[in-house]
Amino acid sequence: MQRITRAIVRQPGKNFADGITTSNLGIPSFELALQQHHAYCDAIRKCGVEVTVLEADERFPDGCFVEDTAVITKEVAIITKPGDIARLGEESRIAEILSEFKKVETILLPGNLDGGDILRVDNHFYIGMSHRTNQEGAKQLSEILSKYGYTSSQIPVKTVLHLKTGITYIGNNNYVSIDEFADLFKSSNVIKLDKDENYSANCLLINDNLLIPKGFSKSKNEIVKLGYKIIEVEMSEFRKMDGGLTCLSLLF
Ligand code: CIR
Repeated sequence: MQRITRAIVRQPGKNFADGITTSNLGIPSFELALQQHHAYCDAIRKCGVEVTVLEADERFPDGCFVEDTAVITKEVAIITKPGDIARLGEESRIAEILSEFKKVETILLPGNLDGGDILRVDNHFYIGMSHRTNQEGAKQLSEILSKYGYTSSQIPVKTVLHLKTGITYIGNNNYVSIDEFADLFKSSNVIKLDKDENYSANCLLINDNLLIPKGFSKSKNEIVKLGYKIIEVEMSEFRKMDGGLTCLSLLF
């Protein structure tokens, strides 16, 4: 897998709690979210990555979930059109910053696509067809990716917000998954999570380290058995807003 050298993140704003959520876990604390965001950035730095921290933009309470605004490969940054109207526009600042590093291509309306729906496995991109990503968005992404030699296919998403809310690829043919997606990758090693630990499906592999959310001991034990170097990150406040580890950064 390609070595990650850079991350783009955006701080949560004071109105972070006004973002979209379905979680029923209570109102997040802005101060605690900010602390957790700092710790997240430190964890990424520990993996040898230079982190660019963008200021919060209070027009977008969900703006810290930058993953949804772009899909990045070695050759190109593909700027998305986030699928919830409240988030449309978050991608402009991200396009600006990514254009300093990469050639930029753009998904155009009526295409919608959230980066959280994109699961990359080597040179193949699985596109989650969730409420945020539509056929037109998926088609445009596939066409752009194919110009650069990448393949793609679609996976329906029914029980979670995004594809990567429910499954992540952690390298070496290993996946961490909720029930909904576990049988799709039968020829691979899939850690199938107990329902009460579903949130821990969203893990983040950065170079030689695997970031996992703090507090999910059964998943952690299974992952440790596979020999990963683990960094646990407290995510309680982001979880209240339906966000996970991958959502908070764009890596390249
Ligand atoms: C949203 O509903 O859009 C945000 N509250 C959470 C986005 C999480 N992003 C992700 O899973 N990639």
